[in-house]
Amino acid sequence: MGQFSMTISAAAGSVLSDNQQDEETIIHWHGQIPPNVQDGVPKLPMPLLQPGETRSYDYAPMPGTHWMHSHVPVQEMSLLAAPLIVRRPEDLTADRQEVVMFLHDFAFRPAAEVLAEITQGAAHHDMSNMDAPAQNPSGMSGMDHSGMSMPGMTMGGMGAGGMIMDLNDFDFDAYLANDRTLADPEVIAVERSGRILLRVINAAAATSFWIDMGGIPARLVAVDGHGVEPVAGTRFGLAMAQRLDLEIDLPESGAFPILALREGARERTGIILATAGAQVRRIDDLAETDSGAFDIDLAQEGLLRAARTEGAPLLAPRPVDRSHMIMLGGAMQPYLWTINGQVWGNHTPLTAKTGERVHLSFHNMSMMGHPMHLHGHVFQVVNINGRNIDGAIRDTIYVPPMSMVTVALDAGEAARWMLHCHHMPHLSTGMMTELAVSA
Ligand SMILES: [Cu+2]
Repeated sequence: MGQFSMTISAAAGSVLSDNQQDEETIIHWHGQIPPNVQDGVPKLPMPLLQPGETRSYDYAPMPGTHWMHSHVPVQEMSLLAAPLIVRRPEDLTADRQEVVMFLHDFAFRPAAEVLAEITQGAAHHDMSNMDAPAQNPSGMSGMDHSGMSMPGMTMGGMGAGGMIMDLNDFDFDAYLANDRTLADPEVIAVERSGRILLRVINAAAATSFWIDMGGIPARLVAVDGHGVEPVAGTRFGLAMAQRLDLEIDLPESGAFPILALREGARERTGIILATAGAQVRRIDDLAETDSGAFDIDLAQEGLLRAARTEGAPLLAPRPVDRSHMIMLGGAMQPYLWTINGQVWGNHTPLTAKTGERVHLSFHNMSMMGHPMHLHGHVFQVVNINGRNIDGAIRDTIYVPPMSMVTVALDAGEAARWMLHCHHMPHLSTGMMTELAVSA
Protein backbone atom coordinates (compact mmCIF):
# COMPACT_ATOMS: atom_id res chain seq x y z
CA MET A 1 0.00 0.00 0.00
CA GLY A 2 1.15 3.53 -0.60
CA GLN A 3 3.26 2.26 -3.48
CA PHE A 4 1.57 4.66 -5.83
CA SER A 5 0.30 8.16 -5.51
CA MET A 6 -2.05 10.09 -7.71
CA THR A 7 -3.36 13.60 -7.56
CA ILE A 8 -6.79 14.26 -8.96
CA SER A 9 -8.21 17.72 -8.82
CA ALA A 10 -11.76 18.13 -10.01
CA ALA A 11 -13.28 21.52 -10.65
CA ALA A 12 -16.13 22.50 -12.94
CA GLY A 13 -15.93 19.28 -14.90
CA SER A 14 -12.22 19.29 -15.58
CA VAL A 15 -9.82 16.75 -14.16
CA LEU A 16 -6.07 16.77 -13.95
CA SER A 17 -4.12 13.51 -13.97
CA ASP A 18 -0.63 14.06 -12.61
CA ASN A 19 1.73 11.10 -12.67
CA GLN A 20 3.87 11.27 -9.53
CA GLN A 21 5.05 7.68 -9.82
CA ASP A 22 8.38 6.58 -11.15
CA GLU A 23 6.75 4.45 -13.82
CA GLU A 24 4.33 4.97 -16.70
CA THR A 25 0.60 4.87 -16.02
CA ILE A 26 -2.76 5.92 -17.43
CA ILE A 27 -6.09 6.43 -15.67
CA HIS A 28 -9.41 5.12 -16.96
CA TRP A 29 -12.54 6.95 -15.78
CA HIS A 30 -14.74 3.93 -15.15
CA GLY A 31 -18.39 4.76 -15.78
CA GLN A 32 -17.70 8.02 -17.57
CA ILE A 33 -18.06 8.58 -21.32
CA PRO A 34 -15.26 10.95 -22.26
CA PRO A 35 -14.19 11.52 -25.85
CA ASN A 36 -12.22 8.43 -26.91
CA VAL A 37 -8.95 10.36 -26.79
CA GLN A 38 -9.48 10.85 -23.03
CA ASP A 39 -10.66 7.31 -22.23
CA GLY A 40 -7.42 6.20 -20.58
CA VAL A 41 -6.39 2.94 -22.21
CA PRO A 42 -2.68 2.52 -23.00
CA LYS A 43 -2.01 3.49 -26.64
CA LEU A 44 -5.74 3.52 -27.45
CA PRO A 45 -5.21 6.12 -28.59
CA MET A 46 -2.99 7.98 -26.12
CA PRO A 47 0.39 6.81 -24.83
CA LEU A 48 0.94 6.13 -21.15
CA LEU A 49 1.70 9.13 -18.96
CA GLN A 50 5.43 9.37 -18.38
CA PRO A 51 6.72 9.96 -14.85
CA GLY A 52 6.15 13.63 -14.05
CA GLU A 53 3.81 14.19 -16.99
CA THR A 54 0.55 16.05 -16.45
CA ARG A 55 -2.46 15.63 -18.71
CA SER A 56 -5.81 17.41 -18.43
CA TYR A 57 -9.27 16.03 -19.12
CA ASP A 58 -12.42 18.07 -19.76
CA TYR A 59 -15.32 15.77 -20.57
CA ALA A 60 -18.90 16.25 -19.36
CA PRO A 61 -19.22 14.12 -16.20
CA MET A 62 -21.82 11.35 -15.90
CA PRO A 63 -23.63 11.56 -12.55
CA GLY A 64 -23.47 8.65 -10.13
CA THR A 65 -21.13 6.32 -8.26
CA HIS A 66 -18.13 5.63 -10.46
CA TRP A 67 -14.40 5.13 -9.99
CA MET A 68 -11.07 5.71 -11.63
CA HIS A 69 -8.20 3.30 -11.94
CA SER A 70 -5.02 2.58 -13.79
CA HIS A 71 -5.69 0.59 -16.95
CA VAL A 72 -2.47 -1.35 -16.38
CA PRO A 73 -3.58 -4.57 -14.57
CA VAL A 74 -0.63 -4.86 -12.15
CA GLN A 75 -1.13 -1.21 -11.14
CA GLU A 76 -4.86 -1.66 -10.57
CA MET A 77 -4.01 -4.71 -8.46
CA SER A 78 -1.59 -2.48 -6.49
CA LEU A 79 -4.53 -0.27 -5.45
CA LEU A 80 -3.97 2.55 -7.97
CA ALA A 81 -7.68 3.35 -7.91
CA ALA A 82 -10.06 5.77 -6.21
CA PRO A 83 -13.78 6.59 -6.03
CA LEU A 84 -15.13 9.01 -8.66
CA ILE A 85 -18.45 10.32 -7.37
CA VAL A 86 -20.44 12.76 -9.48
CA ARG A 87 -23.37 14.23 -7.58
CA ARG A 88 -26.72 15.04 -9.13
CA PRO A 89 -28.35 18.34 -8.07
CA GLU A 90 -30.79 16.37 -5.88
CA ASP A 91 -27.87 14.68 -4.08
CA LEU A 92 -26.77 18.09 -2.84
CA THR A 93 -30.14 18.89 -1.29
CA ALA A 94 -31.20 15.42 -0.08
CA ASP A 95 -31.52 15.05 3.69
CA ARG A 96 -29.17 12.10 3.93
CA GLN A 97 -25.54 11.36 4.68
CA GLU A 98 -23.36 9.93 1.95
CA VAL A 99 -20.95 7.13 2.81
CA VAL A 100 -18.52 5.58 0.33
CA MET A 101 -17.33 1.97 0.72
CA PHE A 102 -14.40 1.22 -1.59
CA LEU A 103 -13.45 -2.47 -1.73
CA HIS A 104 -10.15 -4.10 -2.60
CA ASP A 105 -8.40 -7.42 -2.44
CA PHE A 106 -4.80 -7.04 -1.36
CA ALA A 107 -1.55 -9.04 -1.37
CA PHE A 108 1.69 -8.06 0.30
CA ARG A 109 3.69 -9.47 -2.59
CA PRO A 110 4.12 -7.39 -5.76
CA ALA A 111 1.11 -7.66 -8.07
CA ALA A 112 3.27 -9.00 -10.88
CA GLU A 113 4.21 -11.96 -8.67
CA VAL A 114 0.59 -12.60 -7.74
CA LEU A 115 -0.41 -12.44 -11.37
CA ALA A 116 2.38 -14.80 -12.39
CA GLU A 117 1.38 -17.31 -9.73
CA ILE A 118 -2.24 -17.28 -10.88
CA THR A 119 -1.60 -17.34 -14.60
CA GLN A 120 1.16 -19.95 -14.44
CA GLY A 121 -1.16 -22.29 -12.59
CA ALA A 122 0.78 -22.27 -9.34
CA ALA A 123 -2.30 -21.12 -7.47
CA HIS A 124 -3.17 -24.72 -6.65
CA HIS A 125 -6.11 -26.03 -8.53
CA ASP A 126 -7.26 -29.55 -7.93
CA MET A 127 -9.63 -30.74 -10.62
CA SER A 128 -10.42 -33.91 -8.69
CA ASN A 129 -12.95 -32.06 -6.61
CA MET A 130 -14.86 -30.77 -9.61
CA ASP A 131 -17.59 -33.36 -9.22
CA ALA A 132 -18.46 -32.50 -5.63
CA PRO A 133 -20.99 -29.73 -5.08
CA ALA A 134 -19.64 -27.25 -2.54
CA GLN A 135 -22.84 -25.49 -1.59
CA ASN A 136 -25.95 -23.89 -2.94
CA PRO A 137 -25.97 -20.30 -4.23
CA SER A 138 -28.27 -18.92 -1.55
CA GLY A 139 -25.48 -18.98 0.99
CA MET A 140 -27.75 -20.89 3.36
CA SER A 141 -26.07 -24.23 2.84
CA GLY A 142 -25.56 -26.37 5.89
CA MET A 143 -23.12 -28.63 4.09
CA ASP A 144 -19.68 -28.98 5.50
CA HIS A 145 -17.28 -28.66 2.62
CA SER A 146 -14.20 -27.91 4.65
CA GLY A 147 -12.42 -30.80 3.00
CA MET A 148 -13.00 -29.35 -0.43
CA SER A 149 -11.33 -26.00 -0.29
CA MET A 150 -7.86 -25.90 -1.75
CA PRO A 151 -5.25 -23.32 -0.85
CA GLY A 152 -5.62 -20.58 -3.42
CA MET A 153 -8.77 -22.01 -4.87
CA THR A 154 -12.34 -22.00 -3.74
CA MET A 155 -14.80 -24.34 -5.25
CA GLY A 156 -18.32 -23.23 -4.77
CA GLY A 157 -21.74 -23.02 -6.22
CA MET A 158 -23.82 -25.08 -8.55
CA GLY A 159 -24.11 -23.67 -12.05
CA ALA A 160 -27.04 -24.18 -14.37
CA GLY A 161 -27.32 -27.87 -15.13
CA GLY A 162 -25.68 -28.84 -11.86
CA MET A 163 -22.11 -28.08 -12.99
CA ILE A 164 -19.54 -26.82 -10.55
CA MET A 165 -18.08 -23.39 -11.06
CA ASP A 166 -14.77 -21.92 -9.97
CA LEU A 167 -15.13 -18.88 -7.73
CA ASN A 168 -11.88 -17.50 -6.36
CA ASP A 169 -8.62 -18.43 -7.97
CA PHE A 170 -6.32 -16.72 -5.49
CA ASP A 171 -6.29 -16.26 -1.71
CA PHE A 172 -5.34 -12.65 -1.12
CA ASP A 173 -3.68 -11.61 2.14
CA ALA A 174 -6.43 -9.14 3.01
CA TYR A 175 -9.76 -7.73 1.89
CA LEU A 176 -10.08 -3.99 2.39
CA ALA A 177 -12.92 -1.53 2.85
CA ASN A 178 -11.68 2.05 2.53
CA ASP A 179 -8.13 0.67 2.76
CA ARG A 180 -8.69 -1.03 6.14
CA THR A 181 -9.45 -4.48 7.50
CA LEU A 182 -11.88 -5.41 10.27
CA ALA A 183 -8.94 -5.39 12.72
CA ASP A 184 -9.14 -1.58 12.53
CA PRO A 185 -12.15 -0.66 10.42
CA GLU A 186 -13.28 2.81 9.50
CA VAL A 187 -15.93 3.94 12.00
CA ILE A 188 -18.18 6.58 10.46
CA ALA A 189 -20.16 8.91 12.70
CA VAL A 190 -23.85 8.94 11.76
CA GLU A 191 -26.99 10.62 13.10
CA ARG A 192 -29.53 8.73 15.18
CA SER A 193 -32.30 7.48 12.89
CA GLY A 194 -30.39 9.02 10.02
CA ARG A 195 -30.81 8.25 6.35
CA ILE A 196 -27.65 7.04 4.61
CA LEU A 197 -26.77 6.79 0.94
CA LEU A 198 -24.12 4.08 0.85
CA ARG A 199 -22.08 4.11 -2.36
CA VAL A 200 -20.32 0.74 -2.70
CA ILE A 201 -17.55 0.33 -5.28
CA ASN A 202 -15.91 -3.03 -5.98
CA ALA A 203 -12.36 -2.10 -6.96
CA ALA A 204 -11.03 -5.62 -6.29
CA ALA A 205 -8.84 -7.31 -8.86
CA ALA A 206 -10.42 -10.74 -8.67
CA THR A 207 -13.12 -10.82 -5.96
CA SER A 208 -16.90 -10.50 -5.99
CA PHE A 209 -18.52 -9.43 -2.72
CA TRP A 210 -21.85 -9.68 -0.97
CA ILE A 211 -22.77 -6.56 1.01
CA ASP A 212 -24.40 -7.61 4.26
CA MET A 213 -26.41 -4.88 5.97
CA GLY A 214 -26.46 -6.75 9.28
CA GLY A 215 -30.20 -7.10 9.13
CA ILE A 216 -30.95 -3.41 8.60
CA PRO A 217 -33.40 -3.04 5.70
CA ALA A 218 -31.87 -1.28 2.71
CA ARG A 219 -33.10 -0.19 -0.70
CA LEU A 220 -30.93 -0.72 -3.76
CA VAL A 221 -31.50 2.47 -5.76
CA ALA A 222 -28.73 2.44 -8.37
CA VAL A 223 -26.20 0.10 -9.99
CA ASP A 224 -23.09 1.30 -11.82
CA GLY A 225 -24.24 4.87 -11.08
CA HIS A 226 -27.61 4.50 -12.85
CA GLY A 227 -30.97 4.49 -11.07
CA VAL A 228 -33.02 1.34 -10.68
CA GLU A 229 -36.54 0.94 -9.32
CA PRO A 230 -35.84 0.45 -5.60
CA VAL A 231 -35.31 -3.15 -4.47
CA ALA A 232 -35.62 -3.87 -0.76
CA GLY A 233 -33.29 -6.32 0.94
CA THR A 234 -30.56 -6.89 3.50
CA ARG A 235 -27.91 -8.46 1.24
CA PHE A 236 -26.82 -7.41 -2.25
CA GLY A 237 -23.83 -8.46 -4.31
CA LEU A 238 -21.47 -6.93 -6.81
CA ALA A 239 -18.79 -8.24 -9.11
CA MET A 240 -15.47 -6.60 -9.91
CA ALA A 241 -15.87 -2.97 -11.16
CA GLN A 242 -19.60 -2.84 -10.38
CA ARG A 243 -21.20 -0.32 -8.00
CA LEU A 244 -24.25 -0.37 -5.74
CA ASP A 245 -26.09 2.63 -4.24
CA LEU A 246 -27.97 1.57 -1.12
CA GLU A 247 -30.35 3.75 0.86
CA ILE A 248 -30.56 2.87 4.55
CA ASP A 249 -32.78 4.22 7.32
CA LEU A 250 -30.92 3.59 10.54
CA PRO A 251 -32.58 2.42 13.73
CA GLU A 252 -32.48 5.07 16.45
CA SER A 253 -28.94 4.60 17.73
CA GLY A 254 -26.14 2.09 17.89
CA ALA A 255 -23.20 0.71 15.92
CA PHE A 256 -24.10 -0.79 12.56
CA PRO A 257 -21.49 -2.88 10.72
CA ILE A 258 -21.79 -2.92 6.94
CA LEU A 259 -19.85 -5.99 5.86
CA ALA A 260 -18.48 -7.08 2.50
CA LEU A 261 -18.29 -10.87 2.28
CA ARG A 262 -15.87 -12.47 -0.14
CA GLU A 263 -18.04 -14.63 -2.40
CA GLY A 264 -17.94 -18.34 -1.74
CA ALA A 265 -15.65 -17.94 1.26
CA ARG A 266 -15.49 -16.87 4.91
CA GLU A 267 -13.28 -13.78 4.58
CA ARG A 268 -14.95 -10.45 5.11
CA THR A 269 -14.21 -6.77 5.50
CA GLY A 270 -16.34 -3.73 6.23
CA ILE A 271 -17.05 -0.39 7.83
CA ILE A 272 -18.99 0.56 10.94
CA LEU A 273 -21.69 3.24 11.07
CA ALA A 274 -21.97 4.47 14.64
CA THR A 275 -24.11 7.04 16.40
CA ALA A 276 -22.53 9.19 19.12
CA GLY A 277 -21.56 7.18 22.18
CA ALA A 278 -22.35 3.80 20.63
CA GLN A 279 -20.17 0.88 21.67
CA VAL A 280 -18.26 -0.51 18.70
CA ARG A 281 -17.41 -4.17 19.13
CA ARG A 282 -14.64 -6.02 17.33
CA ILE A 283 -15.76 -8.14 14.38
CA ASP A 284 -13.72 -11.13 13.29
CA ASP A 285 -12.51 -11.02 9.70
CA LEU A 286 -13.61 -14.63 9.19
CA ALA A 287 -17.31 -15.42 9.19
CA GLU A 288 -18.57 -18.68 10.65
CA THR A 289 -20.05 -19.76 7.35
CA ASP A 290 -19.28 -19.49 3.66
CA SER A 291 -21.02 -16.58 1.91
CA GLY A 292 -22.10 -18.48 -1.22
CA ALA A 293 -21.57 -17.70 -4.88
CA PHE A 294 -22.57 -14.29 -6.23
CA ASP A 295 -25.63 -14.22 -8.53
CA ILE A 296 -24.89 -17.60 -10.05
CA ASP A 297 -28.47 -17.82 -11.36
CA LEU A 298 -28.74 -14.06 -12.12
CA ALA A 299 -31.55 -13.81 -9.57
CA GLN A 300 -30.38 -10.39 -8.41
CA GLU A 301 -29.80 -9.02 -11.93
CA GLY A 302 -33.23 -10.31 -12.96
CA LEU A 303 -34.89 -8.19 -10.25
CA LEU A 304 -33.44 -4.91 -11.52
CA ARG A 305 -35.46 -2.49 -13.65
CA ALA A 306 -34.10 0.78 -15.01
CA ALA A 307 -35.55 3.75 -13.15
CA ARG A 308 -37.65 5.96 -15.37
CA THR A 309 -36.48 9.19 -13.84
CA GLU A 310 -35.81 12.46 -15.56
CA GLY A 311 -32.30 12.77 -16.91
CA ALA A 312 -31.60 9.03 -16.79
CA PRO A 313 -29.78 7.71 -19.85
CA LEU A 314 -32.58 5.52 -21.16
CA LEU A 315 -32.59 3.53 -24.32
CA ALA A 316 -35.94 4.08 -26.00
CA PRO A 317 -37.34 0.91 -27.59
CA ARG A 318 -36.42 0.72 -31.28
CA PRO A 319 -35.48 -1.91 -33.84
CA VAL A 320 -32.11 -3.57 -33.46
CA ASP A 321 -29.70 -2.67 -36.26
CA ARG A 322 -26.95 -5.11 -35.37
CA SER A 323 -26.42 -8.07 -33.04
CA HIS A 324 -23.19 -9.64 -31.91
CA MET A 325 -22.80 -13.01 -30.21
CA ILE A 326 -19.88 -12.98 -27.79
CA MET A 327 -18.61 -16.34 -26.54
CA LEU A 328 -16.71 -16.20 -23.25
CA GLY A 329 -14.36 -19.13 -22.85
CA GLY A 330 -11.25 -20.34 -21.13
CA ALA A 331 -9.91 -22.59 -18.46
CA MET A 332 -7.63 -22.81 -15.45
CA GLN A 333 -5.08 -25.14 -17.02
CA PRO A 334 -3.58 -23.64 -18.99
CA TYR A 335 -4.77 -20.36 -17.49
CA LEU A 336 -6.17 -18.64 -20.57
CA TRP A 337 -9.41 -16.73 -21.06
CA THR A 338 -10.86 -15.82 -24.43
CA ILE A 339 -13.56 -13.86 -26.22
CA ASN A 340 -14.89 -15.69 -29.29
CA GLY A 341 -11.96 -18.07 -28.90
CA GLN A 342 -9.42 -15.28 -29.28
CA VAL A 343 -7.11 -13.29 -27.05
CA TRP A 344 -6.28 -9.59 -27.34
CA GLY A 345 -3.86 -9.02 -30.19
CA ASN A 346 -5.35 -11.83 -32.25
CA HIS A 347 -8.92 -10.60 -31.78
CA THR A 348 -11.53 -9.87 -34.41
CA PRO A 349 -13.11 -6.49 -33.59
CA LEU A 350 -16.87 -6.30 -33.16
CA THR A 351 -18.19 -3.60 -35.47
CA ALA A 352 -20.98 -1.01 -35.39
CA LYS A 353 -21.84 2.37 -36.88
CA THR A 354 -22.43 5.46 -34.77
CA GLY A 355 -26.09 5.72 -33.79
CA GLU A 356 -26.96 2.10 -34.47
CA ARG A 357 -28.90 0.15 -31.87
CA VAL A 358 -26.65 -2.78 -31.06
CA HIS A 359 -27.32 -5.94 -29.07
CA LEU A 360 -24.38 -7.74 -27.48
CA SER A 361 -25.20 -11.28 -26.30
CA PHE A 362 -22.67 -12.70 -23.88
CA HIS A 363 -22.60 -16.51 -23.66
CA ASN A 364 -20.37 -17.78 -20.89
CA MET A 365 -19.20 -21.28 -21.77
CA SER A 366 -16.48 -21.36 -19.08
CA MET A 367 -16.57 -22.33 -15.42
CA MET A 368 -15.77 -18.89 -14.03
CA GLY A 369 -17.98 -15.81 -14.03
CA HIS A 370 -16.88 -12.78 -16.04
CA PRO A 371 -17.71 -9.11 -15.26
CA MET A 372 -17.74 -7.66 -18.78
CA HIS A 373 -17.05 -3.94 -19.17
CA LEU A 374 -17.55 -1.87 -22.32
CA HIS A 375 -15.80 1.48 -22.57
CA GLY A 376 -17.43 4.65 -23.89
CA HIS A 377 -21.03 3.48 -23.53
CA VAL A 378 -23.74 2.59 -21.10
CA PHE A 379 -25.97 -0.34 -21.94
CA GLN A 380 -29.25 -1.79 -20.74
CA VAL A 381 -29.71 -5.42 -19.73
CA VAL A 382 -32.53 -6.62 -22.01
CA ASN A 383 -32.40 -10.42 -21.80
CA ILE A 384 -31.31 -12.93 -19.17
CA ASN A 385 -31.10 -16.61 -20.13
CA GLY A 386 -33.74 -16.16 -22.83
CA ARG A 387 -36.12 -13.98 -20.80
CA ASN A 388 -36.65 -10.39 -21.96
CA ILE A 389 -36.42 -7.74 -19.24
CA ASP A 390 -36.41 -3.95 -19.02
CA GLY A 391 -33.28 -4.29 -16.93
CA ALA A 392 -30.67 -2.06 -15.36
CA ILE A 393 -28.53 0.50 -17.14
CA ARG A 394 -24.91 -0.46 -16.52
CA ASP A 395 -21.35 -0.34 -17.78
CA THR A 396 -20.27 -3.73 -16.32
CA ILE A 397 -22.39 -6.88 -16.53
CA TYR A 398 -21.61 -10.05 -14.59
CA VAL A 399 -22.06 -13.19 -16.69
CA PRO A 400 -21.97 -16.33 -14.52
CA PRO A 401 -20.95 -19.74 -15.92
CA MET A 402 -23.28 -21.37 -18.41
CA SER A 403 -25.40 -18.24 -18.72
CA MET A 404 -26.42 -15.81 -21.43
CA VAL A 405 -27.04 -12.09 -20.98
CA THR A 406 -27.94 -9.63 -23.73
CA VAL A 407 -27.36 -5.89 -23.42
CA ALA A 408 -28.58 -3.11 -25.72
CA LEU A 409 -26.71 0.10 -26.53
CA ASP A 410 -26.62 2.90 -29.04
CA ALA A 411 -23.19 2.93 -30.66
CA GLY A 412 -21.34 6.12 -29.73
CA GLU A 413 -18.35 8.01 -31.01
CA ALA A 414 -16.59 6.50 -34.02
CA ALA A 415 -13.56 5.00 -32.31
CA ARG A 416 -12.06 1.80 -30.91
CA TRP A 417 -13.74 1.03 -27.56
CA MET A 418 -12.39 -1.69 -25.28
CA LEU A 419 -14.66 -4.55 -24.25
CA HIS A 420 -13.09 -6.76 -21.59
CA CYS A 421 -13.42 -8.90 -18.51
CA HIS A 422 -12.70 -6.87 -15.35
CA HIS A 423 -11.16 -9.84 -13.52
CA MET A 424 -7.53 -8.66 -13.71
CA PRO A 425 -5.87 -12.07 -14.17
CA HIS A 426 -8.38 -12.85 -16.93
CA LEU A 427 -7.76 -9.47 -18.57
CA SER A 428 -4.01 -9.89 -18.34
CA THR A 429 -4.14 -13.21 -20.20
CA GLY A 430 -5.96 -11.48 -23.05
CA MET A 431 -9.69 -11.50 -22.26
CA MET A 432 -10.30 -8.30 -24.17
CA THR A 433 -11.67 -7.33 -27.55
CA GLU A 434 -12.96 -4.07 -29.01
CA LEU A 435 -16.12 -2.53 -30.33
CA ALA A 436 -14.91 -0.74 -33.45
CA VAL A 437 -17.43 2.01 -34.13
CA SER A 438 -17.30 3.72 -37.52
CA ALA A 439 -19.06 6.91 -38.63
CU1 LIG B 1 -13.18 -13.10 -16.79
